Amino acid sequence: MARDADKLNARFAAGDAVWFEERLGGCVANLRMADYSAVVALQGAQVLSFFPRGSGEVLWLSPVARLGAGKAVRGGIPVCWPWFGPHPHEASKPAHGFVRARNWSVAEVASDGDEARIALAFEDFDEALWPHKAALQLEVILGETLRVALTTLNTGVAPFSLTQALHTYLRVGDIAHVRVEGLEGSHYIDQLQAGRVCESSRPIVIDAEVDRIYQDTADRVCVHDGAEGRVIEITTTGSRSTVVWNPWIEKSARLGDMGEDGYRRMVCVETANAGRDVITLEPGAHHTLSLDIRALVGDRR
Ligand code: TA6
Repeated sequence: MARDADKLNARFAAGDAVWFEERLGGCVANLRMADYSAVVALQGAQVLSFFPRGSGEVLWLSPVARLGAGKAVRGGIPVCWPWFGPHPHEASKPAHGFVRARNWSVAEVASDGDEARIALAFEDFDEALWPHKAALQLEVILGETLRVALTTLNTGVAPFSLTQALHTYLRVGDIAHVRVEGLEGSHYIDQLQAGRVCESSRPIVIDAEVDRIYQDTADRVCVHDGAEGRVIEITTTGSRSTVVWNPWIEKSARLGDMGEDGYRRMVCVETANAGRDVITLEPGAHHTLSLDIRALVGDRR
């Protein structure tokens, strides 16, 4: 399938709704409807931006984001597949799987009066990294909400298991005025306490490093972004885990790509199947992990 911007525009561009360009050192798809827009990089099928109607940018992106560097861009919505976090048995394999740093192909582009849509296919499988047969597609639909859907199909003759995440980096006005609601009462694996299982009965506020894999979670999380006067709502399908992460000061310094005080302007709320929530697919079976994001303006709570 065609990859660079000119070929893609010749083959796929859909009027003013979807077009391709070279940006950040790689090829991106621009989706635009009326007064909302999104940007999707072909590398990693990674959503880099979502600008909804009536509110500011919803996704945080590293100030030093560069495509084509052979590693994942920090920010937007990285696709973690076919494992979340470190490889369960082989530490030499890349964290969060191998699809987020590799190029995907454009499978389909469409738009109608209300929505713009792009579907990307992953074909760069590597038996050495993952000895199974699968088809993988990521669909992005821009409308009143931003929908991202990751579908895995087992095209082999044996079952396989996977963990996965749409690793969403939300942009917030100030972490000191953020509250995450919807995970109260869910148990979580605390990655900062050697995987100890804990429970939180209250909304999450963030005043230190947080790295939690919530299990058996509901399908809706609301992030109160008080400084921006909005609530960012994430609703999900096919997800039994939600990861909440903020690196805070020391880890941000170690990461080196968070920018000055970047940790104050972001929180990851990740739509996942991780920890004990493992997906097993029989031959011919498929699974879709999806999220819908929208910004509800006017909330200053
Ligand atoms: O989702 C939380 C997490 O697993 C953290 O432990 C941290 O490693 C983060 O992902 C980012 O991982 P990355 O490999 O993109 O630096």
